[in-house]
Amino acid sequence: MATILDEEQAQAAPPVRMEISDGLAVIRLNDPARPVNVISEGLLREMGDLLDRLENGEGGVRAAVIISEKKGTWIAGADIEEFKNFQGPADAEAASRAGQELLNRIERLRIPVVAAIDGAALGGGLETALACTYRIATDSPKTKLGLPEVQLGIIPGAGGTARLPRLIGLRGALDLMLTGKQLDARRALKAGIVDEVVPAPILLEVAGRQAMALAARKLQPRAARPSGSPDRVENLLPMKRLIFSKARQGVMSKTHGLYPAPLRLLKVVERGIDKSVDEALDLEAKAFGELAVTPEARSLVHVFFTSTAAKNDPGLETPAKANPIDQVAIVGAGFMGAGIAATSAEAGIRVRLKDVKPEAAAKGLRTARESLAKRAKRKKMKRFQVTALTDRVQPTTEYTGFHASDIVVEAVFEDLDLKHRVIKEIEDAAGEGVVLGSNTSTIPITKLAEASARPDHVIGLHFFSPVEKMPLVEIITHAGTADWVTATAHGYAKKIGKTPIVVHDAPGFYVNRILSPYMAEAALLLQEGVRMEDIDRAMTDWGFPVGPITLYDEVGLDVAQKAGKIMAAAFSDRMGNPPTVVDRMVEDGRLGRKNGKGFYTFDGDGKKGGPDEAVYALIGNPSKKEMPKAEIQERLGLVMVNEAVRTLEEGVLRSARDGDVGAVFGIGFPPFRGGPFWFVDTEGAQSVLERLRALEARYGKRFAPAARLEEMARDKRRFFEDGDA
Ligand code: 3H9
Repeated sequence: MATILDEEQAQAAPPVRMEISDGLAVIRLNDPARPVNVISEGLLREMGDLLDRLENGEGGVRAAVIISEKKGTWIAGADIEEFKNFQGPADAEAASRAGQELLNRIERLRIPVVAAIDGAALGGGLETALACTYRIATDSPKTKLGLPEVQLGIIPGAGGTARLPRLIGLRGALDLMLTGKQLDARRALKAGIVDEVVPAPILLEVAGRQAMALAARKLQPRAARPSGSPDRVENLLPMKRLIFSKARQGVMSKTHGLYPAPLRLLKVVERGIDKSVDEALDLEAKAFGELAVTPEARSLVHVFFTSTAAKNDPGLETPAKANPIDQVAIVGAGFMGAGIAATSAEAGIRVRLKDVKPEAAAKGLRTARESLAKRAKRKKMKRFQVTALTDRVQPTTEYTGFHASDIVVEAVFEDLDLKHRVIKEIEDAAGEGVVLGSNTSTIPITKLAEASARPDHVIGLHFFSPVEKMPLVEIITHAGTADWVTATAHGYAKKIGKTPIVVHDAPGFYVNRILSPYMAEAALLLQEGVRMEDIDRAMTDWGFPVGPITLYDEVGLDVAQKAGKIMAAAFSDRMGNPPTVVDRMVEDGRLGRKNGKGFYTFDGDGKKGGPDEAVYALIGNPSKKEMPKAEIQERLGLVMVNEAVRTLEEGVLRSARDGDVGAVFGIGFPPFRGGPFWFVDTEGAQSVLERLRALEARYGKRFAPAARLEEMARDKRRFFEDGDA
């Protein structure tokens, strides 16, 4: 049985240990130096030594099991920290070949090896499992299997591109590798990646038994093909061509060709699938080597480390203890409230969802439950599990049940008087130790706290729409927010699977603050006569998921108008006259997608059509202006980057790290550019400064460079020092 080591023993223990008993070798992974098991240089060495012993037939071993003693992870992949040491493609290629070599040795052992997976088996972790003879995974919620390498700008480099399509077929393998999606054990079983699913407590026992059964040939492993797909139809040339051309089209429409890794992955698999595994591995290693040192990969690795660090750090000078969150109450059962309810329930939290009218509470409940049911279906949950999940959300029109809540989130209309009233009502109904979070996007938290009897409990919890999909939560502290409140809000955001950043109270907080001048600039371009589709295309070509004009329609023109006015008032000295386009649109009753009338046309089902030409008349028919794409990108990109730097210099942001995380996860700032601060480091502060000065000379003060940027350029400094993510 698996033994749990105490801390002292763990520190002294090597990352891999092997115990042999009755012909079964149990290889236990538990790297004492790391929070998760990773395939580091050290682990490769240790595993190599163990393989020497097994290859030499030590102790009459007939079968082996690889199991992890780390809670929550089996193997989290290659050590991403070590990627920072790659000086050039040769280093990265050598790392890939070292990983491949080790896994080849596991695959070629004369004895069967069973991967006993409890926790995450990602990237090189899953590749290790693929090199084993048989795979058993637990049904624990922490168990997830996937090849997320493209999200880091690379491709699987330890045999994944060769082994997975030979095991489960081209379409399944490409889908997993191109999206980086992670499967739970049941879905992995269905996909043919694992052979069995068991409860965690019996994992080792079952794995040992099956390993011995494989050795005795009482159990036949499902063998991958030496070349080609196991699905015969996929091996027919026209079918194969179709699969790859469709996959390529899918990648191009999603990435606009800005991410080299998925396109290279397709080439590697297409060329390698009919060759021997060794030849396919060779193609894989070369591609891995070249991709790992691209600027795109470096930026994506930066995004991984910054977002992980933000998740694990509430940004407090002195650490404070977070209260556990078992129950949350939400006031306001609109679209946002319902989304917060669903996301919380999915994380195992009980939810009270309150609205004034029974119909409103019922509608919110329906929205939350539908969202939960949809996700449960995707996870292939059993009926009773779905019921248990949806039953976690309870509607109410009274403040009943609030006293038992650990945190209350108000998500009522953006009206200060209403919010003040609601805060007082919550405080009357809830317990003394409750955290009072507000999902406001425009009202200063300091102002909200003025109505509170316990202002130190008040904090901003700014979710993004749709809550279920958007990964960021912006946590906003005012000067009097207690540290334990910040820690608790941060813990809550993390518990519901979000990436939080903690910022100080200021107009627009961080995310809307940097979005606002960008949106205003897009509206100014429109007034100058640049076509809306040209503006949108320029920015999606730069890497944003949608262009700013489309974004206006999505957020709602009335919402954008309100936010724009707040920002224009707060920064009137340098923002200049706000663009009038948005006012004209709202006056004309155009609110965007929500009422089917915006910059673009919408059909009866809400499907977006082309640009609505009538908009040009509405804004005074400016004469059509052809503007080079690069110029549009420069104006919009730099105005946002510059504003981000200002928020850091003003102390709204605690760190450049949070600024990058907020922009990437809240707005969709192109991840391959790493975020605004990483962008400045990549382009060079001096270059960004000069370009802003040129824009300022042409268009005025709104492009005046942030003082911090001037300092960085003068002192030749970077936001992230070499070696930082
Ligand atoms: C790869 O495998 C390439 C191969 O194909 C080829 C090789 C030749 N490396 O997220 P958490 C750290 S590419 C280094 O808070 P959780 C993380 O930074 C890899 N460090 O825990 C954090 O550090 P800190 C493909 C790693 O329980 C700490 O561990 N694999 C790695 O919420 C805890 O992390 C991936 O992309 C790593 N691979 O989630 C998987 N993984 O405490 C990346 C984690 O200093 N990892 N750390 O802030 C994850 O998705 C999650 O960390 C995981 C655990 C689900 C495993």
